[in-house]
Amino acid sequence: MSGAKEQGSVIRPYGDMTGDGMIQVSFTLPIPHDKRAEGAALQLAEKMGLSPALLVHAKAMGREHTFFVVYGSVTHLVELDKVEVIERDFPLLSAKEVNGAIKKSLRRPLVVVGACIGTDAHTVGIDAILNIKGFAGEKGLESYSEVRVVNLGAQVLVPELVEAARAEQADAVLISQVVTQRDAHIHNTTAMSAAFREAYPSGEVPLLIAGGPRFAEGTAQELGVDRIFGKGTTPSEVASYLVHAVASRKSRPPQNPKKSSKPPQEQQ
Ligand code: B12
Repeated sequence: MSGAKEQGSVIRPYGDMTGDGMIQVSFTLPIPHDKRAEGAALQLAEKMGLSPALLVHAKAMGREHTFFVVYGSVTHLVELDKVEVIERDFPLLSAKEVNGAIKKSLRRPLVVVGACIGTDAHTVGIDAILNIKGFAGEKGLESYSEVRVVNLGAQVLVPELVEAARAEQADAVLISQVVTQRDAHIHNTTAMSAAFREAYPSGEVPLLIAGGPRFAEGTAQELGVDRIFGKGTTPSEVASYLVHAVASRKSRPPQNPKKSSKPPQEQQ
């Protein structure tokens, strides 16, 4: 069953049959596992709009907490006409096209400085974008002849990042934030963008790009960055965006004669 088209613009979740509204959710409550805890989980599920709600799994997580999985039918409807998405607003280019466009617009390699900032040590995501090995069958930015990548790694403090961006004369600064506990990704990103705006003259701030699986689409402006990339991002999307953003900015004169068109030896 294809669902959406046949039922028009209003749909419900699919469980055993079209339109039955069945969903499954999991959560943890801060109480020991007993009958009362299971009742509490069902009460929460019903308040969330699951009716009837079925407790399919409950497991003690230490003495004080219980983990639950609840299955049930939701009464809510999804109105497809009201769904808002942000479509990619730049063309997806091949590596050859990216290199050609950088040569044409900058006449020197584009310099990218990347890091996981704050206490975040999840480097796999940004490495997937930057390192030659890449992601999802695509090579990372290090493989582009006209991109020079400086990957600072994990747990980089904002002042160190600003300093490195300055020293390398970065055209773009890419930061990764995977840990979202207590909105760390939001606080770190806004602190980073504020620091760059303070450290650079207006109009000369490098492109600021934040990535990670739990950034909300469309929040770039409020976080003070030029672009947000979420889960599943591939290196070619980032490379294509860089070309698009550099072309949209006023062209800057060639800056650093030491910029080589090859990535540094140790990064290969
Ligand atoms: C591997 C891993 C680790 C490894 C990290 C190793 C490393 N070198 O990266 C280790 C074991 C060190 C680790 C530690 C911790 N982890 Co951990 N970890 C994971 C895990 C299993 C996978 C993350 C991953 O590598 N994904 C694969 C990459 C390719 O995906 P990605 O990061 O989303 O990146 C893609 C996009 O998001 C995007 N992207 C990401 N960054 C950027 C940046 C830019 C510029 C761009 C353009 C795009 C981009 O592009 C990438 C490719 O598409 C996740 C759970 C999960 N399944 O996701 C938990 C998880 C991220 N970890 C978690 C936690 C809590 C921790 C610890 C706090 C645990 C602890 N109590 O010690 C510590 C924190 C350490 C620290 N200081 O940061 C939580 C985070 C919860 C939250 N919401 O904040 C998760 C979600 C697990 C969970 N469900 O609880 N972890």
